[in-house]
Amino acid sequence: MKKEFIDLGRQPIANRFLNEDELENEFFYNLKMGLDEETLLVSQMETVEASDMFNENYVYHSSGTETMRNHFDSTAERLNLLFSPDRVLEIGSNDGVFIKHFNKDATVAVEPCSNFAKITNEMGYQTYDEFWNYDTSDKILKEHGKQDLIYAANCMCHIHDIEQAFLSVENLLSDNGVFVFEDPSLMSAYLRNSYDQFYDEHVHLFTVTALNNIFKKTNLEICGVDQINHIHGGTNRVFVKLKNNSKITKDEENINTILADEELLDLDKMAAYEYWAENIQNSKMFLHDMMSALKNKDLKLISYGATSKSTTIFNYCNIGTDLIDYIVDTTPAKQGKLSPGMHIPVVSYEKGWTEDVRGAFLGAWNYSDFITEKEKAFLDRGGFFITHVPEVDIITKPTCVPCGANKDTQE
Ligand code: DWN
Repeated sequence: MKKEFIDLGRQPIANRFLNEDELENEFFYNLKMGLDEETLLVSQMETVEASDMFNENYVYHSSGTETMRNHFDSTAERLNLLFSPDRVLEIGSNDGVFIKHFNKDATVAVEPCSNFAKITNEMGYQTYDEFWNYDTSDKILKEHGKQDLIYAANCMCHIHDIEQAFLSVENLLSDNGVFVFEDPSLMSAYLRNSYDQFYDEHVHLFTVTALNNIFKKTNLEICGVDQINHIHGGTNRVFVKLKNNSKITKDEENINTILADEELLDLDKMAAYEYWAENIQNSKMFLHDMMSALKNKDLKLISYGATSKSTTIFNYCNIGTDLIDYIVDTTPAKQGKLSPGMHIPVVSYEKGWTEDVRGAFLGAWNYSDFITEKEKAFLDRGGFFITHVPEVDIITKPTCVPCGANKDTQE
């Protein structure tokens, strides 16, 4: 049975940026998260139809930032080195930023957003414009045979029936093959209080504990996990093999260390999630109060990055155009539109990043190192960033005593 621990209120589709004439019929649902007492999986209590989120109008480009382009370049290189796969399948291939590193004749992709499936088909990679399920897996099996590397980034946590999604992988994985998937880590979200990882697309947020329990219902098993702190605010890259595949060694120590960390934090108990819910409610209050206080000083506040995550924050914390003038974002498909639910205008970086901006909420807080480095001039002229991760705070120009300045007194 699934037990609710947090209600994040009425929420829109996180990536559906709107034109004025679409506001009236905007779709909303109730975003509530719960813990399954049997598998210990954290999932939504009420879900949105997959086709309402992932369709020909999907706007998020995996290749949209330098950080993610570099991440997929290095991931492809590492997986090629480790496994030298003959046949490769990517589930949720988006704009092809990962599969472009593999041989076109030996690689296929699955992508339900047809605008992106069209791009990768045109690049020469056969792309099935479909959702990932057993029928799709069977079709690929008949047309291309078993696959040696099956890869999915930020996709498995989007799939409602996760057990069926894993069984569909099992159906298609070659005897010595490996399934590698990356998704936001629940442990990282818990430690950073980044509750904005909860939105419609993230039907589940995985602990390794929960994944382990779900894989017990299949012939698959986890053989290793990379914890990647700098990607999407904390990502787990999970390596999975068939149980009887003896070619790939299971890294028991690595897996047991993560399981022990999750147990130490009580992520297998409802009490930890109830404690998290209190932190979330406090964070909401602090953020709204702080932004109101700053706005009362007549400062121009904007938001940096029109992210899915900021859709949760703005709608849950009731932050609208009374507090934020607009959002700057580099994605052309989001520009000129209004943000989901709160209807804050999204403008290009060139148009919106002007000298009169005093404060910028870090909607894209997962790139905060990159952004604060890039926007040194903004900080130098007295600008500041507002963040809620790991706690509500403002980020100003770093001040430090130059090395050696206190030399005399130290000696
Ligand atoms: O799973 C998903 C993850 C991986 O990506 C999807 N469900 C949707 C998406 O989530 P997100 O929208 O929260 O992802 P990002 O990568 O945090 O989005 C960053 C946004 O900020 C992009 O729209 C680009 C923009 N941006 C910008 O305008 N200037 C980003 C940077 C770094 C910048 O300098």
